[in-house]
Amino acid sequence: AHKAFIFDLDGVIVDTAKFHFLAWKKLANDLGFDFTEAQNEQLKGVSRVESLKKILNWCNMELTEEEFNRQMALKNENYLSYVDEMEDDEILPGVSKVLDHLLEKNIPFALGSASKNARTILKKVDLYDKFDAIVDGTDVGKAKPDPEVFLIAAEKLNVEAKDCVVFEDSVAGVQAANIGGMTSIGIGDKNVLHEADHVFQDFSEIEIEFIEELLRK
Ligand code: B16
Ligand code: MG
Repeated sequence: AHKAFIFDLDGVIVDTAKFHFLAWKKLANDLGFDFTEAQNEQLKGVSRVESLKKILNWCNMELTEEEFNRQMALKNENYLSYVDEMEDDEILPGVSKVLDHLLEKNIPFALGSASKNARTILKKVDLYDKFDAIVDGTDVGKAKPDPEVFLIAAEKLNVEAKDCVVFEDSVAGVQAANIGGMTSIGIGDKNVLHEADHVFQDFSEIEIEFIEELLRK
């Protein structure tokens, strides 16, 4: 039976993708290029370094290592200025209901995110103390679809991978959960996340009964 839950952050618990979009757009515009929502879509779940590499690739541009690092730092500074304004009303609909249910039933849950800002964001929305374990971009070397982030989370929760349920909004994240031998729940478009074991358009579609069912089987 499933014994623990692992949540991705951006796109599952909060919608920080909109802030990443604004910050990457500013970076691209400052370099003299356009940046679209469709491009931002392709950066979901992708690390900061890999995201900037992709953007430079789209712009057909190269930067020295020093300038690359400077641009990345500027982007993050800009991104954090939006994060700084976040409050607990930014938690996506339906998430708190499920977390509260897990807390009430003493079911352990962890965060498994690619973001190096995950701890800051969880504090802003007042969820930091609720997680039994937090694994983020500062803890892992291998990016999703490598299952490392979720495997470390399972280990920290002291639960076997096969007994974990992972909630993810990115294709790479769903693949990471599957490769890790966990049950994957996709949050988003079922055509895009078709590799997931179950898909919901958004978290508010998830009923407590579904969570209970996962715990039984
Ligand atoms: P940072 P997740 C990911 O978060 C975002 O989806 C992705 O767009 C971002 O580039 C990445 O975190 C790194 O974030 O710049 O804050 O370290 O979906 O894995 O929670
Ligand atoms: Mg995500």
